[in-house]
Amino acid sequence: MEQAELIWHNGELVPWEDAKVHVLSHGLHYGTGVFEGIRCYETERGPAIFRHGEHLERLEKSAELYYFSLPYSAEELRDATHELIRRNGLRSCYIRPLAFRGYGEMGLYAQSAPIEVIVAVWPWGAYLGEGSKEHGIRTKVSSWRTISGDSLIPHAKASGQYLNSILAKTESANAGYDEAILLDQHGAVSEGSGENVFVVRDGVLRTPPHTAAILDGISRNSVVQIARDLGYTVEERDIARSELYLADEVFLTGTAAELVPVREVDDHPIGEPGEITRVIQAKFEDALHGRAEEYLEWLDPVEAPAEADKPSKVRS
Ligand code: PPE
Repeated sequence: MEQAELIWHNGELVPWEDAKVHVLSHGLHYGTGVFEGIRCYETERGPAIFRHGEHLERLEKSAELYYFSLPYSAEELRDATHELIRRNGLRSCYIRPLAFRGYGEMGLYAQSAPIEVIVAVWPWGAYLGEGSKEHGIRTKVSSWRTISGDSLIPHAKASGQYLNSILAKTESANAGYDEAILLDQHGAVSEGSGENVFVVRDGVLRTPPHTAAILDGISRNSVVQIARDLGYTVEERDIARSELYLADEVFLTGTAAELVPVREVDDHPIGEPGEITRVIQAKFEDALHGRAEEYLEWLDPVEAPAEADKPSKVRS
């Protein structure tokens, strides 16, 4: 991975190579962490973070769902992230806040193990490979079902839950595909290993509902709004596996992936990225990069530091 200079760790800016934890950190053993994936884009008005507030709200919600009490407010994390981007001198980057149970107590009810919080930023290019956004990707329906609300909390973005995504992703990659699409416990389409799914048929867009064990994607939400604003009908309803094969167009959305067309599902050709995918992708890209007036409110500009701003201390 590409590195930056500094990482924010429990309120301090730390050199990248010194941002370390104890090997008996609870989160390392049991996956007790909640995180976010956010992107900052270079815009005409300077670097700006896409839907920063919504991402931090989801982080707080994920924490609450796993009975974590976050030692920093969303406002503190927002300020910390702005400073981190400035001090790393980045114009665009991926942003990874993570709160996890740290070192201090083992076992499953380790209430005295402290909650540690980090924010890291680094440049991250095309998540699903070079050319994926232009030409589309090859996907495979996973033999692994997405985690159900009977056992975990699909709406939370929690570290341990990603073992499910990793099984699906590994299986699809080992079989030579670019990405996995998981079904829910009832066999309806749920989501990609790290993206939400949309299908287009006869001009109508459809995406699985919250009851299909999806993560409530912020890109998904943005794309639904953009599509509706462009006059398309968007339905949130259960999607059968075969509807993926019969679709005119299929695409995935996520912060890391952005909007990626799917050109194949289980070796059934969907084809080159279609018209509706193209139109929505172009508008979404405009929104991300601050080129769409109507969606400027989605961007949180990273202000240049004021003269009086004292930078946080860097731990040596
Ligand atoms: N589903 C899952 C399971 C998921 O992990 C993501 C984001 C989404 C849907 C889309 O959500 P949103 O980013 O709010 O539109 N996946 C993150 C993690 C990727 C990773 O490899 O790490 C991301 O895109 O940042």
